[in-house]
Amino acid sequence: MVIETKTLEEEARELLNSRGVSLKDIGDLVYFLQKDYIPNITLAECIASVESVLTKREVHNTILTGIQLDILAEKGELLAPLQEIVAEDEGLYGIDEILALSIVNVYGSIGFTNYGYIDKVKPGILAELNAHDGKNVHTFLDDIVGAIAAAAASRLAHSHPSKSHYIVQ
Ligand SMILES: [Ca+2]
Repeated sequence: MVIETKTLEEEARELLNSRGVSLKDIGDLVYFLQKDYIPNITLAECIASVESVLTKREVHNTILTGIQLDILAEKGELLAPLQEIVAEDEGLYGIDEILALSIVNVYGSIGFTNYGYIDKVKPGILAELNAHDGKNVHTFLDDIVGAIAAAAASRLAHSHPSKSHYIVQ
């Protein structure tokens, strides 16, 4: 059975929204990544690029899988020891980052640099998702949001080839 892409997209968008992440939040991250490289870029262009990333099936699959694991960990429903690892966002786990790489890949290799950079700086919504308030689990979501922003930024860079530059760490 193959599920219609449209259904997947609606579910993925709803899940992001229900976990407190808006399109504008992700658009802000894209703007942060590209404002110094694409002159006169607007937030609206950044959000449009996020919309475009959110049409891709590999992105839907990653959102559905990662957020599901966050929710199960929040409810204490994962098997030990994964429950503790995900609930506590254990530093050596790494599968959250690896899962999100499937999104970064969508628009080529510039995405990797953007992804690494934004994960290090954690601007905007990424700082909120990393707050570890003891109630909400966003172990997978933070990487997914960073990856969507990195992919959307790469997409913009490809569409402005003469003006944009790769971000070098
Ligand atoms: Ca994470």
